[in-house]
Amino acid sequence: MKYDFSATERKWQARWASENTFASGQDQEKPKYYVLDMFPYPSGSGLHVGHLEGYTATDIVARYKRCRGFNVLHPMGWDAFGLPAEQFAIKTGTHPRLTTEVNVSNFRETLKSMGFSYDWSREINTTDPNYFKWTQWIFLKLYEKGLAYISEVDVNWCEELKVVLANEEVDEKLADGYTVVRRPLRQWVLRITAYAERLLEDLGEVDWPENVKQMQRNWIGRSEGVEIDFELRCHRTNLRVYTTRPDTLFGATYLVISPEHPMAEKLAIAQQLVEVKRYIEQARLKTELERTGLQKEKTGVFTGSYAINPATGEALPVWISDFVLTSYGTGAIMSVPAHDSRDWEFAKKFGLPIREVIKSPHDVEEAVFEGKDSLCVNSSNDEISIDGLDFKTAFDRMATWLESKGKGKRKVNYKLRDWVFSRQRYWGEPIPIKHYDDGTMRPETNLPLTLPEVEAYQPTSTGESPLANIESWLYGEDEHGKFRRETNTMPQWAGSCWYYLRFIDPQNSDELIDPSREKYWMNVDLYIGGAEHAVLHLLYSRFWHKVLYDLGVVSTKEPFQRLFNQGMILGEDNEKMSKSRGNVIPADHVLNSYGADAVRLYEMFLGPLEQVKPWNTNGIEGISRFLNKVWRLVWEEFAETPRVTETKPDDAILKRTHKAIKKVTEDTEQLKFNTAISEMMVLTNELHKAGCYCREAVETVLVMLSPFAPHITEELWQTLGHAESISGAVWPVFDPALAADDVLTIAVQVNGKLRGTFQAPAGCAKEEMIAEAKKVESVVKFLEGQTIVKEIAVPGKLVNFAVKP
Ligand code: ANZ
Repeated sequence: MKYDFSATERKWQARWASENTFASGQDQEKPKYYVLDMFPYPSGSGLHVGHLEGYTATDIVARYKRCRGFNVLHPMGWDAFGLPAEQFAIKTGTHPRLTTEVNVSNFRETLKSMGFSYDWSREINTTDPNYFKWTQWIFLKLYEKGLAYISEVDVNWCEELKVVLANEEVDEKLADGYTVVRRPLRQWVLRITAYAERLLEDLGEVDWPENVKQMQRNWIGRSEGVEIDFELRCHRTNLRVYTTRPDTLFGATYLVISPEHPMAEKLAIAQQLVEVKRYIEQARLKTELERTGLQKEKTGVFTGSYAINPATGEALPVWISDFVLTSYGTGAIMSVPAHDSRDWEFAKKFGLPIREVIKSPHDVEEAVFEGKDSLCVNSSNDEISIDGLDFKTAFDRMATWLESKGKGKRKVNYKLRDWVFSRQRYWGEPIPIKHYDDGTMRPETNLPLTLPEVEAYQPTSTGESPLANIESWLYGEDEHGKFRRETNTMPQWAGSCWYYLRFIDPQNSDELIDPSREKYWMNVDLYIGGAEHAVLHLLYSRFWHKVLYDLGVVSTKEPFQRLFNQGMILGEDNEKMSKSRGNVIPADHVLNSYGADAVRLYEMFLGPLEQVKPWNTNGIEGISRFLNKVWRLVWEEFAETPRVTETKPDDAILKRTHKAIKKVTEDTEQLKFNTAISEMMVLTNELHKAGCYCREAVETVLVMLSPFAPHITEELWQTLGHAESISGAVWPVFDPALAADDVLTIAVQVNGKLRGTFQAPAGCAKEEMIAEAKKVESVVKFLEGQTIVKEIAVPGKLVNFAVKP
């Protein structure tokens, strides 16, 4: 019989759907396993082979864990609010809901034809009012706790898109050729900074790739420093700076404040005012990135004012420059040009003094010295000396001295900013707040607050969303008086902040999640997705999770126990797949030609899951041949009945099978799917070579292969007489004695003469054999004082050293 992948795959997909084969059980006695994909944004261009990589990996794990006796939760849904659908609506007038519906149904079809074992009864969509009711509910909890507030913030305003961007989104938009300027706007902001310390600390509790943790740490950017007050001459206030290097205070030769600093104009003396004003206006038009880019030429303007260095008593000129950010520290710095490169460049450009206060290996007029491992010099006055001290001691001594004089205070700072949470958009969750005529605001009591129908989706140039044009929706009256609704909507990140919880209890209309279900299913045991989400989604969702933890809605501190980033699949040309390059391989295309099992296996066989690797359509052919060989384990060509026998496998085959079980089990546990597959290929070949088609061996192959290639194995499983789905089969267990490597005796020769032997496992690599041979006691004396000119290793047999005196 010949294998017809397309009929077989359709048959089993229909059967799984009608029998709800992959519905998670309600049985809370069983151990659970929650394996989750980063759910997709249903774009118009459909899924490509890159998307399928992570989904295949999680599906293998889900199916494997079921065979290991776990109650598995493996859901899928849609992160469907967002810009592309809205931009399409602006262009064509098509309601984003309709666009989304079409895209979702395409995505769902493709995922179903891949045979992914999702529990589709748990499907969620972030744009469904029954879902975003709870997103709005969480927002109101944040509001009640003072974690959501309105603020005039300097936002990143994109003129072409007429929308505010989060800091995290700016780089991407600039790269796309949009212009982004800073502009103050009334915004909803979430106080993520209140959770900075916990977001940092609890990284210790999760099993995530170290680079992702490090990116989060950098993003949060904790630093320990001192705020120092510099007395201003001719002003009654102080200028407060933030520094992480109080040990360099004696070397501070000028001060710099940001253009937006409240004192900026006030400090400008009459002769400098025009120039200062012009500079401030120019800075407004630059983005943060343009201002702080390291290679950017430093610019600045002198205010004409001076402030007193509390350590030296000198009057330091106060400058304004845009490399100092308003939103960090105090928006003012003390400049130590000898030991900070930005300060050094600035000092060189404007002819400001450079003073060495950390012993430097070279002249600080020639180059900056930023090292922290040297000692302080030129740093004493009548009250304090830190000369000869190292960084840490000097830091402490100086901080204590400043504190005792009331001139400074130790301070921990974070780079993390509060999260600008509103968008001037239609296609998002409405922020459920009512603004009353008397200036007060109140939460919407009736959730969900849904979106009204609108005619035009273009945001208004005043910065308000198109919702501001829908008067019937906008205005209302209740027992508190007349109100106008908030017209801002939430950013795209909102819905994905908590979706993993809703999968656990998707239909609950009374609560966000039932506590006993939450306790049973959380945490997510394995979360697989792209590395591009290292800071945005993964930080925002951790933040919301902690808020929900504080509210008692969830019982775990962290949402995602283990995180794994799959490596990107590049186009056949080794470039990132993108529409503009025209190198995208649509999933449907390969699916139709080769079938789901081949695509799944091929995706996993391309290389280690975490590695970036190019697609190569030719490689699928080999996979199809392998599947054919698996088919032949049961069906001989032209035969009418299966060839499987009820005999026991002989010792050699038994041993071989158990070794394969061990290898495939261990590799699958570690997500090393490429090597697991190659082991199954070898085993299949060996069974054919030995002419062994006994049930025990063949069924072992089928069960082990079932998570990877579920359709063909399901079909053969049925052929072998099983009424139940192979997805419920018990994973084979290896006998350690049978699976153990054979130990062989290896001869060691020196110049062709036998000088000793040692034991090595079969399959021991050549390098290891050589290394072992050199340690054999009886051999050592023949190598001593000799030069080895050649090393030869014959696997499983011998090592020979050719030596010369
Ligand atoms: C004096 C000094 C001497 C500094 C020296 C550094 C080296 P992190 O570690 O990132 O927290 N700084 C402070 N506020 C700033 C702002 N709003 N914009 C730009 N730079 C600012 O960096 C803290 C250091 O960055 C501070 O320590 C300050 O420069 C600068 F040899 O003060 B330092």
